[in-house]
Amino acid sequence: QTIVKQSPKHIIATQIIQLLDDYTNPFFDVIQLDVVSEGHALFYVGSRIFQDQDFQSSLGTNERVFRHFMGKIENGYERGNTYHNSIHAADVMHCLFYLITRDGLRDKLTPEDVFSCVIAAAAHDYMHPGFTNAFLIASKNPLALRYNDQSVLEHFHAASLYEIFQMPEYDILDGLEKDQRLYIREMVISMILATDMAYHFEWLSKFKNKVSTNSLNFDNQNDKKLVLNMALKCSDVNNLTKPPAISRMWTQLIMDEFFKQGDQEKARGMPISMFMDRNSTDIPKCQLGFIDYIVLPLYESWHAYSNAVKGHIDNLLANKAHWKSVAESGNPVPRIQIPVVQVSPLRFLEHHNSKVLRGATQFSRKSTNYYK
Ligand code: 8BR
Ligand code: ZN
Ligand code: ZN
Repeated sequence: QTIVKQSPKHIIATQIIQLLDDYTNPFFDVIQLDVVSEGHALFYVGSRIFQDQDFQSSLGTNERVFRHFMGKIENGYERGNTYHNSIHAADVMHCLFYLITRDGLRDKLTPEDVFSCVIAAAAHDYMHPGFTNAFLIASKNPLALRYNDQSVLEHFHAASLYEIFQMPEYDILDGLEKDQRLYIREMVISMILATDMAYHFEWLSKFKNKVSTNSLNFDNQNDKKLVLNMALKCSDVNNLTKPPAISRMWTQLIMDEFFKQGDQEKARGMPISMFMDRNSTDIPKCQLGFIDYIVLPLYESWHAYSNAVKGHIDNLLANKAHWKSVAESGNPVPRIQIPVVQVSPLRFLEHHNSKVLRGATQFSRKSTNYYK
């Protein structure tokens, strides 16, 4: 009998393969993928979609350059942010890919559209400092000065993304025709800028109007843009549409980031923003308000458009019931255990990346004896 020697590297690769087999599940747990991959959920979700959509064939994008790019983007997310880090980006990308590949929507999109979505999701909070636009403006942060207080973070994310494309080793748009590059640029910038919640109600009413009058026409680029902007907006706040056990982790993570900002505001003698004072914030009330005013109407509008988010709405209602019962109990919100990931260098898994990603399903069947 041969003794199979597995180094930790092999065990990790096998676990990633097994997890990715389930990545078309809308409630796939990217936090778990991040733990298992030692901090590389964004890299693996992006690379999996790249292979699934075969962008190498359809767009001529070099897969090696794409992986290089994903590593670069992942690295630009601040791990010190409890919420706005690369796990959130992976979560948003995963949700967005789900939304645009259900209910016949994928057939109405070109590879350029889908690629734009992948890029926009990956970079939509790139280099996020962990503070809100309002804070950057009030504290006269250099970013607020640079972008004239207008969608400061969103302009920063998009502009920083395009700075990466200036470096040939990361330029995934290199092999494309000029008009393809311009098209993708227009879509990506539009999608990232649309994540500024300051314009949420404007986007929502525009979308609802088009859906209710059945007047969305994908031959018109503006209509397509509107739909994809809304898909990214839905994805950006998808965490409350996850099953309660997962959703509660995200709530804790965003509230912790809010409280850090509140601490900064206090230390600087600034007024503490709403829901950011760790000593007085009513977390259930904050989440209930966010569900009722933002997430539920948003998902209902997507539900009126596409038949893919029934389960999301059920989860939203379950989460609403959860926060309602916590609010009524009057008890403090119990802290939950969330694993803190030690990020390993991406190089650590490099030899396995291509095998892991090349048709994960097929590979996992053979994986029993692969590592002998
Ligand atoms: P960004 O991810 O682009 O920051 O947009 C989402 C914003 O919605 C957050 O910054 C935050 O202001 C608000 N929000 C609240 Br309140 N609760 C949230 C939650 N559970 N998940 C996501 N966003 C939330
Ligand atoms: Zn954002
Ligand atoms: Zn975001």
